[in-house]
Amino acid sequence: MEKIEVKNPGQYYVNNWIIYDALDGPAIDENKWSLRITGLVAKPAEYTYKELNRMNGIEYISDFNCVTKWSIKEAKFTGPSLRDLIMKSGPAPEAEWVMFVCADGYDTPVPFDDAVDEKSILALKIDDKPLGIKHGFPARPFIPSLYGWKSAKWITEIRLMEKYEDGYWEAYGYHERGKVEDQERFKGFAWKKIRRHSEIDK
Ligand SMILES: Nc1nc2c(c(=O)[nH]1)N[C@H]1C(S)=C(S)[C@@H](COP(=O)(O)O)O[C@H]1N2
Ligand SMILES: [Mo]
Repeated sequence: MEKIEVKNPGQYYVNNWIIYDALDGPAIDENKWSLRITGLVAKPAEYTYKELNRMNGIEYISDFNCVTKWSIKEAKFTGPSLRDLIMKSGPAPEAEWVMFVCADGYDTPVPFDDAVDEKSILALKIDDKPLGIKHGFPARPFIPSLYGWKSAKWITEIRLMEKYEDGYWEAYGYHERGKVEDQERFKGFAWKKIRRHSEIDK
């Protein structure tokens, strides 16, 4: 199994996932739930849980890093490539940001380039088991290089946008991008300008 190493300065390991719900956990009916790809795309799309499960996916082992400093060592993530899902919808060249929108009303933005990183995944399983309801069943995106608050549980929509917008935690001052290695915990730290969308289409 491939291992993704992310330098995680300032973090400590805990044995069990700590449930972090800013809002009430939603009720999900897996037969009614779907994931939509919307916004600045040529072909908006909608996927059921069954369809996502039938797709060829990726899997790897990575740490999971919460910005409040606890980390889970080496969790296994399985699911469709988020890069493939987004690319299939034909992102517009102006799309610089992606908003993950969830059934509980939570949302969080990530730069387009991180959303289409080759390790960006729509996790349907963690450690070979379907996500538990408290951990975001049916699906949550995960990007190894970013903090855990960007891993939006109960995701229902991936919206491509031109301009940055705050999500739930970002409105309280959490960082626009949240890169673990650079400890992008809060806004106001210098961070390298994100690469332009056009550079990744090669
Ligand atoms: N929909 C939703 N997703 C969310 C959150 C939330 O409050 N609502 N909390 C985030 C935070 S801060 C962390 S650390 C992880 C925690 O994942 P867990 O509850 O599965 O341990 O979920 C993230 N995704
Ligand atoms: Mo977190």
